[in-house]
Amino acid sequence: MKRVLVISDNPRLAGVLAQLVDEQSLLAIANFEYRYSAANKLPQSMLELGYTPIDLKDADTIECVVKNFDLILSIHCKQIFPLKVVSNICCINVHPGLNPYNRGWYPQVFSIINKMAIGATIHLMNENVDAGPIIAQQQVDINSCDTSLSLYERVQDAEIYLLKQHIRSIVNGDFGYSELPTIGNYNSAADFKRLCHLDLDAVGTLREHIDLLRALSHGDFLNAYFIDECGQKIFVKIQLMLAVSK
Ligand code: 0FX
Repeated sequence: MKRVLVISDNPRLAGVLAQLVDEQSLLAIANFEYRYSAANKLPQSMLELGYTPIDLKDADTIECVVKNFDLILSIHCKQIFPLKVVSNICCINVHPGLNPYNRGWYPQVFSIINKMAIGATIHLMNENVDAGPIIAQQQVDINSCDTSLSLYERVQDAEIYLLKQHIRSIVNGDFGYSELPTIGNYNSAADFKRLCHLDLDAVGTLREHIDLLRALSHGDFLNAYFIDECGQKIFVKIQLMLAVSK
C-alpha cells in the first residue's frame, strides 16, 4: 500500500479530494493522512474535514515525513516545502496558475494585468517554487468582466477537473510529465503588496487602470488602497457587470 500525505489549506479542494478518494476507491491502493499547515491561522473548516496540523518548518516533523510517506500531495499549502522533503519524496503540487506563467503568488491577479496565460497545473515539486515538471494543465480564459475572484473560481474549477482526471494515476505512480518549456516569470507576496498601493498620479490608459483594479478586487479582501491628503488609507475595489441583452 502506498503511504500518501495530503497537505492542504483549501477547504473546497480538500472536500473534492475526499469525494474522489471515495468515488475512485483509492483506499484500495493507498493509505491517506490529511494535514493543514501550521501557517493556517483559520483552520476551522480544515479541522471539520478531519485535517490535523503539520509544521513543515519543524526538523523532527520533516524527518518523520521523509521516513513515513511515499507521496505528498500539496493542495494549496501555505508553507513552502523544505528541500529535504522535495528531494527525498515524490511531492506533487496542485497549483492555481498555468506554469511557467506568473508562478508564485496569486497568479490570476498578475494575469489580468500582464495578460499572460492563466489556468491550473498539477506538477512535480522541486527546489524552485512552481517550477517542477508538469503532469497536467488546463488553461482558463480571462473575460473582460472578470475580477480576481470570478477568475480564481474558474481556475479552481479547472484544478478540480484535473484532480478528477489524474488523481488515480498520481496515487498509482503511473503518470507522465514534461519539463517546463521556459522558466517563465515569478511574482512574490511583496510584488502583490506593491500592486495594492495605488499611485494616484500613475499615468496610463483607462483600460490599464480598470485591469489593475479588477485584478485587486476579490470579494471581501481589502487589497487596493490609496493614501489621501489627510494621510488616511482608503480601500478601493470595483464591481463589473455584464449587461443583460434584451
Ligand atoms: O487556497 P488559496 O488560493 O491559497 C493557498 C495558500 O494560502 C497560499 O499561500 C498558496 N500560495 C496557494 C497556492 O494556496 O487561498 P487564499 O485565501 O490564500 O487565496 C485565494 C485568493 O484570494 C488569492 O488568489 C487572491 C485572494 N486574496 C487572498 C488574500 C489572503 C486576496 O485578494 N487578498 C488577500 O489578502
